[in-house]
Amino acid sequence: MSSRYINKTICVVGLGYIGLPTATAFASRRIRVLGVDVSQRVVDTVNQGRIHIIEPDLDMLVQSAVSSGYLRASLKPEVSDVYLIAVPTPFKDDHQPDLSYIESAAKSIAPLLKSGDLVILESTSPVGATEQLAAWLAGFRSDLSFPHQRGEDSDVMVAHCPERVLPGKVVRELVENDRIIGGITPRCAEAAQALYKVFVTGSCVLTNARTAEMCKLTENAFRDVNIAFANELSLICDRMGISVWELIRLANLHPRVNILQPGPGVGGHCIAVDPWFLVSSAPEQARLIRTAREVNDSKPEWVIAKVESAIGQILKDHPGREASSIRIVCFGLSFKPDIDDIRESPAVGIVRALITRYPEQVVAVEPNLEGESLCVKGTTIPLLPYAGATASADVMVLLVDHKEFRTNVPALQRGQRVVDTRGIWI
Ligand code: SAJ
Repeated sequence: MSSRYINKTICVVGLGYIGLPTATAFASRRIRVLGVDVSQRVVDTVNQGRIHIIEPDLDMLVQSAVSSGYLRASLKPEVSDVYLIAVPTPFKDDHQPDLSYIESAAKSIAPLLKSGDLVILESTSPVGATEQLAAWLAGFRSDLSFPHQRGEDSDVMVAHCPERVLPGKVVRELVENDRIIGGITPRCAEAAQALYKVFVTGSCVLTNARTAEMCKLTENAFRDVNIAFANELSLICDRMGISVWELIRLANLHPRVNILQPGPGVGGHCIAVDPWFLVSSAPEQARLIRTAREVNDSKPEWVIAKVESAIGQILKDHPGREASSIRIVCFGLSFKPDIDDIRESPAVGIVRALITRYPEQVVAVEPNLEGESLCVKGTTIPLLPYAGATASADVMVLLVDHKEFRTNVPALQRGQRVVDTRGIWI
């Protein structure tokens, strides 16, 4: 282990999807970590050695980190040698970044800072946020110097080290992925590099804070633009009577073409958010990135229109049939396959919209959730087990390509209509 951090203490502010695994990774290398969160429930859960988020294998690691005494949680930060900020950076209604959580974190750690400390911003942030963090800290502590003021001679060092882990694979990717380490000065970057080397086996590549901020946004915007390309192709192909799935398979046989897969829209907490930070920083230049966001955000409406058109077709084929007798079964609610995370899921948005339009006619199948119903933002979504759900459907809407749906393709009965947003049933 990098000797520089032996016997040092780390305070991780924010115990969410990134903060908790990161705090645990340090603690599992026998570094004392205090995890801080504004939620008493989160603090209590972690102190009991349990987790409040869904992430494979993390529960065992947290349990062992807490029972060994290297990880504990609190509502308030305590004096430490390193402060690592992993709080949310959402956007506001106008798609402008909301840095208020970072500002609150700065306010909470500022009184504890001392000369020689390192402050790291992990939250995905717009370009300039790390310098803004240093400026906020300096505003609270005029007795200390910061790198934007004193360069390499500053009392406190500040760096940006964005996370790049894939939800569902966090435990492995946190250790194995290469990391971009951006210091406000080279000394800040080197100090942060030595810290991450405690548990990261991938490369820890140094740059400045602004490039590191931009790099993280670029990675997620790159994926968003590529998914938008696939989603746009799906609309074009539908209009032209071509299977987009076959088309992409064929085009990808070209050695320099690698098209991603269309879906019902882009969900999760990163790819649908981060590109807006680029758009808000450079609105006139980021035209493609903005359009990609709009293409992906409008895909759920297209799916809903497809369901409406399927219903219209059934009514046309059966003139005496009441519209209210049509039963719609939606398959999958999570934001991507084989997880139970439904936050920011386009599938949930589609199901809620269908329930509003067709009350009492919509049910969902989500193999990764238990229970007979799910309440989201005031809408109750009835849940059915997969077995038997297809038989009662007039319209089947495939929203997530979970392994259960991939490996057990239902046989279509006469008159049933399928809207397959993932291309696994058609
Ligand atoms: N999706 C498609 N078609 C595809 C791939 C994805 O429609 O071909 C959809 C998914 O269904 C999902 C959304 O995109 O709704 C996002 O899923 P994802 O698997 O692409 O990404 P996330 O949000 O789980 O994680 C991303 C990752 N970024 C990149 O791959 C560039 C991860 O490495 C980041 O750490 C994470 O964002 C983050 O925290 O920023």
